[in-house]
Amino acid sequence: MKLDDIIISKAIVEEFMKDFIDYMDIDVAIGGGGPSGLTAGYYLAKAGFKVALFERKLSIGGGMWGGGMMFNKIVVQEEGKRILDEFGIKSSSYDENYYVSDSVETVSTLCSKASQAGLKIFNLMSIEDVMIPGEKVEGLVLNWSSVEKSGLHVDPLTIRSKAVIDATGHPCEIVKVIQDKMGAKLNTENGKIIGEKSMWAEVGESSILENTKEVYPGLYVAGMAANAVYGAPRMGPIFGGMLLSGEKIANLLMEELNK
Ligand code: 48F
Repeated sequence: MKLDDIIISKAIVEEFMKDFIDYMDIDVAIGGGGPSGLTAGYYLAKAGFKVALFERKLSIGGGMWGGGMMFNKIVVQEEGKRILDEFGIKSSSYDENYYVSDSVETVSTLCSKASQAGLKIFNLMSIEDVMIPGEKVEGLVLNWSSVEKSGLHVDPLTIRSKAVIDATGHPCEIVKVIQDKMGAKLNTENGKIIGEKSMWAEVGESSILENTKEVYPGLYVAGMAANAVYGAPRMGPIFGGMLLSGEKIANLLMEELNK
């Protein structure tokens, strides 16, 4: 069969545009494709919600690919192993309460299972702002990462969502926008981003679920962004908390959106 280069190009552009327009008005918009965002997206999509994830980089997976210091293994504690099992990710037991998985298998499986469950992933897009037409966050303002990186003066586009999850990791970029541009009072002890503390895996992991919640009307935090906003320590290459945080925010939003 003769292949037509123009049909190939048309197929890509038309099918992408269909998806992009289809996802301009959704239930949940997730910012950031690390472990917490992917897990949240998986559970929400599986429950039938219309949910899209926007990732700045070419690759999905955030800080997980490189394991710890480029040794591509991750550690998950007993509580998080349930989620590895749900995704069918292999893990081997190491000492009591510690499980080790291959980081490449983990990222690719999270991504694959979340996509198959119905999560729509848009990569190469950066969230540069939020839409707040009143007192509540009601969507995301997006631009191509290449526009952001090259500093071109090009206006963004906007999508609407009933809820936004900031899963942008350590820099908690979406919450930062609300704080810096709107002077918003956040649902934290001092109304501001408290800031991530230095490494302490035990406290970091145990506080992350408490910190996974609504931080401003319509805006929820998950993963490392939750600990950064609420002033809890980082935890390095142990990932159970990230998976559990993604699951928790998904459950919380299912309740909220079903009300
Ligand atoms: O950093 P990241 O993996 O976030 P996470 O899900 O997991 C944290 C762990 O990887 C690790 C850790 C575990 O103990 O501490 O760091 O909380 O993934 C965040 C993703 O968000 C993207 C970023 O490229 C990364 O892939 N991201 C950040 N800001 C934006 C963004 C933005 N403004 N727009 C789009 N994507």
